[in-house]
Amino acid sequence: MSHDERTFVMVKPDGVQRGLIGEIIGRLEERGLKLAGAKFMQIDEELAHEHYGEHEDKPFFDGLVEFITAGPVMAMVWEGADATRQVRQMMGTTDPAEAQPGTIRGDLGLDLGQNVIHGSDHEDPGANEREIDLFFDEDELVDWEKSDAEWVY
Ligand code: RTP
Ligand code: MG
Repeated sequence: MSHDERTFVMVKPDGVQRGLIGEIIGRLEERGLKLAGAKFMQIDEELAHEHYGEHEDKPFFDGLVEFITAGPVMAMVWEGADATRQVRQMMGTTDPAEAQPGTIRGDLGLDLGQNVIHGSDHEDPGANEREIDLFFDEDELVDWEKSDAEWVY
């Protein structure tokens, strides 16, 4: 089994507006991933450009920036074995119309623009660390272990 890693996940503005934060966090918890950080925040133009910089030359870039800055997002860091790939699998493909039932986008997404969740690209080495650094300071992340100690149960 591969070692634990951290990945960046975000409930996009459409997911926040539609009240899907809890549903999405619930799915990640149930899968056994561990939350390492969370921040309910508004993305500004500059951060949007940095975060989606890889798409700067694409025709949909301006619309993407407008959408991701249109309302608050729930930015998070999740941890687990192979977490980046795991989350991408749970998300489903970019276009919800193509995404498998059972995936977050397949079950909850509306269309290519309104696809409720972002996760770091597992095929882009270092994307997870880069995005975590972009959204979080080191002291906003929590190192903790799951416990079945007496104070829990
Ligand atoms: P994300 O980065 O948001 O997690 O999505 P992704 O990896 O599945 O897809 P990506 O290729 O990185 O595209 C980023 C977002 O841009 C929008 N998009 N529109 N009109 C289009 O052809 C088009 N292609 C992509 C999507 O909202 C996608 O999530
Ligand atoms: Mg992407």
